[in-house]
Amino acid sequence: VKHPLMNKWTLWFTKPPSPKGENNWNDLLKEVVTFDSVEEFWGIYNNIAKTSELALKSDYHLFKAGVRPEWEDPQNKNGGKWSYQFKEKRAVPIDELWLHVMLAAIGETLEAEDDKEIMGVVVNVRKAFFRIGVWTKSSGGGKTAPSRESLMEIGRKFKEVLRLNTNEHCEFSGHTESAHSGSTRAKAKFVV
Ligand code: M7G
Repeated sequence: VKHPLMNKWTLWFTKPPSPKGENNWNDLLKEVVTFDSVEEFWGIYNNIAKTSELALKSDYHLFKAGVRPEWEDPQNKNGGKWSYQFKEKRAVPIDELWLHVMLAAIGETLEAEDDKEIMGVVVNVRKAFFRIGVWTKSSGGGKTAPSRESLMEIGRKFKEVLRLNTNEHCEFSGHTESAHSGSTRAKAKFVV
């Protein structure tokens, strides 16, 4: 018996750039597998490398099927992300935190039942930090207050899953700003 998930999800992997060969974003981003049950999730999870074992500049992306984990995807275009950088790389239980974030995503506990803002979750392995993020469809800039309130709620829940203290802050930034600043160091739009 398989326990179906509310949504179908695709796992993606960003390979670290290699000294020889193509190193465009598009050549490095690989679709790994799509699944829609709890059992398939565990089967996959138990057979792939842990985040702590990945080389620098690797990423895992777990996105709703049909959404590419890129700013350019039409469903991400007006969106943004909540993220947190763990700078104490040795001290942080990154495998456990990333697992909890994935479970919260596929278990749909990061947003209210009627909201459909979440596109996916990401972990980046970098020299100075691990970064975990949750991507949303909108960036709260529109006229409608509900989307902004939904975003703040996602931020609060995300912060809980990451078990951050009140003095540790997650930041939200829009993808347009991220794309312009060339990376994820865009100015934060919201903070929780
Ligand atoms: P990052 O992984 O978000 O942050 O972006 P980092 O600077 O902490 O490593 C690293 C680089 O990957 C960016 O400067 C872009 O060149 C590329 N990149 C990352 N993302 C998420 C995208 C994307 O969605 N689209 C494109 N075209 N490039 C991206």
